[in-house]
Amino acid sequence: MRGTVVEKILKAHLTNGQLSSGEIGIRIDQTLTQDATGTTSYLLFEAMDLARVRTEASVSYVDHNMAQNGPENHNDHLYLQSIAAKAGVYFSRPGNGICHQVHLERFALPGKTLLGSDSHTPTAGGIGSFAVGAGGLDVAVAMGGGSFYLPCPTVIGVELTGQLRPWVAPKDIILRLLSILTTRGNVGCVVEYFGEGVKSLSVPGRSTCTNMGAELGVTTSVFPADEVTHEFLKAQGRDKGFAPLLPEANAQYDKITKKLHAEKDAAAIANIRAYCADAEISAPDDKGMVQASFSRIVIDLSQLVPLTARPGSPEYIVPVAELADVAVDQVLIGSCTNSSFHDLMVVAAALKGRTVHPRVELGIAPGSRQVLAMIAENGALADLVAAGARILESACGPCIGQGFSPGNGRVSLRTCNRNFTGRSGTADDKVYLVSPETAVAAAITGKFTDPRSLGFAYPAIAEPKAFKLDDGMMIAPPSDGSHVEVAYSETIVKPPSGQVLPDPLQAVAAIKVGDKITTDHIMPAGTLLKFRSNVPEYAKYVFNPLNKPGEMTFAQRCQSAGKAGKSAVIVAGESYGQGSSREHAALCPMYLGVRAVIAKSIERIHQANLVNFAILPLIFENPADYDRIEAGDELAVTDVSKTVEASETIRVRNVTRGCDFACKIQLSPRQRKILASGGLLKYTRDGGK
Ligand code: MIC
Ligand code: SF4
Repeated sequence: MRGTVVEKILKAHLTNGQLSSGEIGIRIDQTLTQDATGTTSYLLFEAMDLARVRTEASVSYVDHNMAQNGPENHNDHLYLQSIAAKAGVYFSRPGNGICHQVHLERFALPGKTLLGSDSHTPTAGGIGSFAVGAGGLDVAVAMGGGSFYLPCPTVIGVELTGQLRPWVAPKDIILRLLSILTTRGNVGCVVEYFGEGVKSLSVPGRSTCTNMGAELGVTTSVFPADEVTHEFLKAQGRDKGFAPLLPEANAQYDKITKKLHAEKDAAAIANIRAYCADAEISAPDDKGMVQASFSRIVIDLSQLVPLTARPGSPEYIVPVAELADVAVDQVLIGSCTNSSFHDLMVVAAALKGRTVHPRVELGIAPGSRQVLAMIAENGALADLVAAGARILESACGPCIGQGFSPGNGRVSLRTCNRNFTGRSGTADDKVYLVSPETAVAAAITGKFTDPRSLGFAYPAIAEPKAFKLDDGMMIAPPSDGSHVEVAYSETIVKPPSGQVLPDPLQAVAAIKVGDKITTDHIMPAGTLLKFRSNVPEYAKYVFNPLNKPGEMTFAQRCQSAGKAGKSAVIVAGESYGQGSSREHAALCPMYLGVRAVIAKSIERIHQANLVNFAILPLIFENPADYDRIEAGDELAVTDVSKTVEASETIRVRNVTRGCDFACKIQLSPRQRKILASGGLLKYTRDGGK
């Protein structure tokens, strides 16, 4: 990483470890929380007995839980507003916009570190922040002035050359990158963009790329801070915070090695060959796996075409042209990925004087109040309304399954970042991820359309020289919050705290799941999101999409194991815990008695959340051992404490099948101590750093 932007920021913030390998600790300048993860985060902050935050700026946003069906959401908002005032946190009121868009507009700065209790916090990487998503407890610790710990990253260099052609958008850059790197096997990496092509991209355009870097599973993504960044900050009235941040001319990006399946990952392997000049691909081994190594990805922007991610995963990338004429039923333009002023202006200009196709329902959720106010003032909003768009609230809304769900099996084109099946609120949804340009083309024609074939000129929209500045919905905290009374309520329940691991561990495999299980599968959002502040209630729905009618739910199976004096264990395949930062995917299982997860691999944020809530993450040493456990099997592990303290492997006995196998313990020394304390809260309260 020598000479990279990543190295410069990390060097300036390093508190523990070395920038060569192992775990490092960094000082956090800014934090953000949103309401769905925020209540837990602040309740845990309170449990640490800290009066005020110790960061340069901490901001609490309300943008997720705004459906307000029942009292829960409003109760949360009032709690969040009061605790923000007490603890010294800015409060972004409901209606002010989506946390990542607003943070980019009003707070994010080049060279700063930002920790957010939301996986798309890396949006701020577009301005040159080192912005990382984490569980709410990690954010609570950072608010209290504690370091954030991460593995010293491998820096993947992505060189951008050329310039995007009309109707091709920044979304197509990140979709192309997803087709190369996939959503798997990038844990511990950071993407750094560089090259001539960077300067042709606006800050919000860059942020579309860093936002969806979350889907790669990397720790974060970063752009350099250049004149474009400076102009953006000036237009936001914040140029005082600007300092250029560029890589050295001889910056060194790291070599990465990925394991891929020769057949199943054929498309990714072909893309690695096409986009990585120094790619080396091994011959397949006896299981059909190849090793792909490369150190530099080059994307020529002028060669890019409009792309889409097919339903099911953000890595299923195909050119839009391949789907030409597939009928489209619904179009949604919104979410923290693509709802900036520029995005909405392009859509409004394309729709001006036209009407949305009769078979399509079009929803538009502006990313922030600033965006909404500006398109209202310049007339673009009137063009959208005249065209028949449904104007939705400036919030997460449909992105997290809160309204605007598509009909059964209906094709929905969305400018969002995730299309995990069912996330839209419809179990058999068909959500495709696209740019605003491709989205509006379908809204006009009623079918998948390469926007370059629309037959009219691309509306060239310049970035504003001055954005509309009105922070009336951003409440600054009083200098002394001691007099503030915190608004608790009956729907806000204190989160349970972790327990030291039982030794020996006697458990039941309460569920066995396959590959790529997301946190949306573990702890679904949508209409259940309102239970975020009530773990006992929310825990009833753990693995809800996988529960079968007429059978015991996951929660009931855990409870019955508990009655028999046993803990519960989750068995999983590759990339367990992909997706969001929601620590409820660890907290609720912990509440139900889950004490270990045994998987082929576990994603970064989720693994950290498991440790924070004293659940032991174990990785099959031999992935084939996955086949030696079935749901309902009894498992036993002896010498748990001693082994977790010092050893790299642990043996798990399958009592039911009379066999045993080894699992890896891939934890830093600090994480081992956290587990020994019974979780991060206890560790921090006992003075652990
Ligand atoms: C998401 O996009 O899945 C969310 C909802 O924003 C989550 C956070 C949460 O579950 O509250 C995320 O991305 O971290
Ligand atoms: Fe909100 Fe969707 Fe962005 Fe998550 S991905 S923060 S739900 S807009």
